[in-house]
Amino acid sequence: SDYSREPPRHPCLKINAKEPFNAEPTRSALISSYVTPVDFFYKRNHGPIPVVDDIERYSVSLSGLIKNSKDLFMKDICKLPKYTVTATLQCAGNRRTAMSKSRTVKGVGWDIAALGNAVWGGAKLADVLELVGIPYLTSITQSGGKHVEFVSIDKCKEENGGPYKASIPLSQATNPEADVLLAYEMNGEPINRDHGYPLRVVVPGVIGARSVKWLDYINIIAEECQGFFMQKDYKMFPPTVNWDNINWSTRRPQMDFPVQSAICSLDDVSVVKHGKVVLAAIICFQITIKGYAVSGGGRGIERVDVSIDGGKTWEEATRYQRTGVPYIADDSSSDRWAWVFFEAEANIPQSAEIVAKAVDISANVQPESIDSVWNLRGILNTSWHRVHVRVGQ
Ligand code: MTE
Ligand code: MO
Repeated sequence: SDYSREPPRHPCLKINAKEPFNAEPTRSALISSYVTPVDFFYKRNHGPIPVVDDIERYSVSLSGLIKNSKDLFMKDICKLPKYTVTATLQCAGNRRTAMSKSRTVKGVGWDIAALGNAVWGGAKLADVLELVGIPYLTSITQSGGKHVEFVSIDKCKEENGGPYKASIPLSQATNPEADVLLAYEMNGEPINRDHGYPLRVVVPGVIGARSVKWLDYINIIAEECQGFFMQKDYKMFPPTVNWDNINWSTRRPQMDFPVQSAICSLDDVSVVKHGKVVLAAIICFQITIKGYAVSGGGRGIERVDVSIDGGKTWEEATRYQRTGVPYIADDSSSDRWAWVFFEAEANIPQSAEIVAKAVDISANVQPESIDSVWNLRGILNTSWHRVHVRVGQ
C-alpha cells in the first residue's frame, strides 16, 4: 500500500496509528465548539487516502437489483435538492483504551474523542434512489432488493487489498426522514480528502463504520453486504466470547449507536488548582464538569447525571447544543442527530471520583461497568465515564 500521497493534518491531533492514519483531538479541543472544526474531527481510515484528481470524470455507479443501472456524476448529484444535516459521527471503537485496561481487546486504542459533530451538506440518498426508480419508503424492490451497499475506492488489507464497504437496509435508505446523505460538504466546505472527498455517505445515528467515504458504487442487493467490516468486525459479542470460540455469523452487524457520554473537561487523573469554598465548615473546591452526550437512532438525550462520589449520589447537569439555546430533546429547535454538551458545577472535597451517565429519550441508560459490556473487539464502550480529581496546591 502506498502512503506517499497522504493529506496534511493538524499537528494537535493525537495519532493512534500512522498507516493507516487514525487520530483524535484532545479532550479539551473536542468540546471547544458544538460543530467540530474539520481539523479537529477524528480520522479513522483502513488504508491510504485515495486521490481523486479528475472531478469531471468522477462518478458513482448505481446498479444491482434495479431495472436500469446508472452512472451519477457530481453534476447529477448537485442538481438534486441540497440538505444540510448536523450529525455526530462516532466510531464504534470510541473509548476502547479504557475497555482494554479491563481485559485486552483488539483494535486502535482510542481515548474518548473518536467522534465529532459536523454540518454535512449533500443530496439525500432517498432522492438519489428515487432518481433510479426506487420510490420513497421502499423496503423491498420488485427484484428482491432489500439492502443498499456502499463500496469505496480505497484499498484495505482486511479486504485483501479490496475496497471498504458496508450496507444499510433499503427501508432506511429510502426514508427521507432518516436523513441518509451522499455528502459533498462538511461544515460548509467541500469534504476534504481525509473525510471522503469528493463524496461520502453519512448515516446519522449509526456507528461511523457504515458512513462509507470515497464512494464508488451503490449496489441494491438482496442480503446485507458480505464485506469484512459488516461480517467480521463491528459486531457486539458477549464477554464470554474469545478468539478461540468466536462464531461471527451468530451476531448481526452493529447499526444504531447506544447512549453514550463522556467528561472532557478533566483527564483520567487530574490535579486541579482551585479556590476554596467553605460550606457548613467543610472545605470544598469548585470545579466545572463538562462533556458530550449522544445516542443513536435519532433518540435525543433526556438527561445527563453527574456524580462526585463515584456514583453514589447524582445531580443533573445542564444540557445545550448551541450556546445560549436551552436543549429540549425531541424539540424542533434541537438537532436530532447531534450530540449535546453538558455542564455542571460541583464542590468537591480534596479528592473525588467524578462520574457521568446519560439517559436517552427511550430511557436507555449507560451501563455502570466496563466488564458487563466487555467484548473482544473493544467496541461500544458506553460504560459510565469516570475520572479522578485531586486538588493540589
Ligand atoms: N470508509 C472508507 N471508505 N474507508 C474507511 O476506512 N472507515 C469507517 C467510516 N467509513 C472507513 C470508511 C469508520 S470505521 C469510521 S468510524 C468513519 O468512516 C470515520 O470517518 P471520519 O474519518 O470521517 O471521521
Ligand atoms: Mo469506526
